[in-house]
Amino acid sequence: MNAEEARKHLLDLQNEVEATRPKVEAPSGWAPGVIWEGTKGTITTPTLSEPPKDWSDLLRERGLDPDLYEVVGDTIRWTSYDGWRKDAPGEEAYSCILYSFKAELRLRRPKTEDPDLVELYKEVKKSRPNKSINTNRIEEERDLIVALSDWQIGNGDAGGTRTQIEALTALPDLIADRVKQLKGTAPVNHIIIAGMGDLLEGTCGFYPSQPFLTELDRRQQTRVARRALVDIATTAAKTTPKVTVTCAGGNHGEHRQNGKRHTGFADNDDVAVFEQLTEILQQSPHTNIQYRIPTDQMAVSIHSHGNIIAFTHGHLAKPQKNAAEALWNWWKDHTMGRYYPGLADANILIAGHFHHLNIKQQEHRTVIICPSLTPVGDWYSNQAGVQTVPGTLTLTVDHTGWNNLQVLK
Ligand SMILES: [Mn+2]
Repeated sequence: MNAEEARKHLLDLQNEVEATRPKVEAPSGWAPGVIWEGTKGTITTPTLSEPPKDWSDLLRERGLDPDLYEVVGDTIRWTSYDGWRKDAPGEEAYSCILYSFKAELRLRRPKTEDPDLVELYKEVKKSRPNKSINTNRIEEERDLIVALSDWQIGNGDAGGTRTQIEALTALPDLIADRVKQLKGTAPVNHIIIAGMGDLLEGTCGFYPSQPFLTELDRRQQTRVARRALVDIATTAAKTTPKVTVTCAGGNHGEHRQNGKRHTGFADNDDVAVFEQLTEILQQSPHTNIQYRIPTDQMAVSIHSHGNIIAFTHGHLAKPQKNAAEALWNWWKDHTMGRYYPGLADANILIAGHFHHLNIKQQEHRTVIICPSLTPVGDWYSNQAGVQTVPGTLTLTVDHTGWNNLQVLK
């Protein structure tokens, strides 16, 4: 075919297409074309007699490469209207329903190779330093924290005084055994004994049935707590080269009248009983014990192997659904205000008051709520519907942070 014949042939083909194209104007707003707006666009088809099976030709007609652009499948809209069409040139036109389609356009995502995860896994595993479990003894020093929390001695609930004394008299041996177990892997050179508050029940001013439910008066409660603390501290002093004794005041340690504290923050039984312990131990042969007794601060903090550990009872935090969350928010406020020395910079905060183990770790800081010495009793279970798992919180602290958490019971 020469050039003239080719031109004529193309013209005939074009006329043929034109002759069979449906004849009608699309409704207003449905003019065929493309609107492209930077990263997305809209395509409107010419008048069609059936839905497009494949949009590639329609895209090509508008100069869009189907490898780069695609129709967003679930955005296709259409309109229908009456029109005329011929099946072949020269044939009679007949009335029919015609359509225009409109759809959103977008750029196709660049095709990326699927990562070979099996190969990646093998490669990363192979490049790891050899960290097989080292069963050899490590000579690194670490501290053991023993958090004495919510004894509520004298409270008649959940077995009362006898159950509390059973748990207290077991505690010195449990601590010594824990130190022995830990020494199997690394030495414990220092025990931090922390009174977390509410060690005494008090007698009145906290809930209406308290005077009825309490088995011991304050002097008797103090006697039990004092003896237990002396036992625990002297056992610790015999077990490790160094002991630190510290404490925080709890709400049950407050002196109350008509349900309200009527003396200062410093006047707290939880701190007073530790003051007595200090005076007793200072007369004892155990010279390896140091003391950190607060005056009127409700939080104390101690440095340990690069960590700052803060202790507070927890009743000053606004109650929330989750105990650790309540303490976390209280800690955040105190970090802003820096009211208690050390608390803002602490990386571990230990609290009591909530009678169940609860931990929150975030932003390289950890809040740990201690369980109570004995389970919560009827007073709590009747309203909350739950029991608690009792015990005494222990954990080690070294240059890597806290570890070896165990609840002794
Ligand atoms: Mn409390």
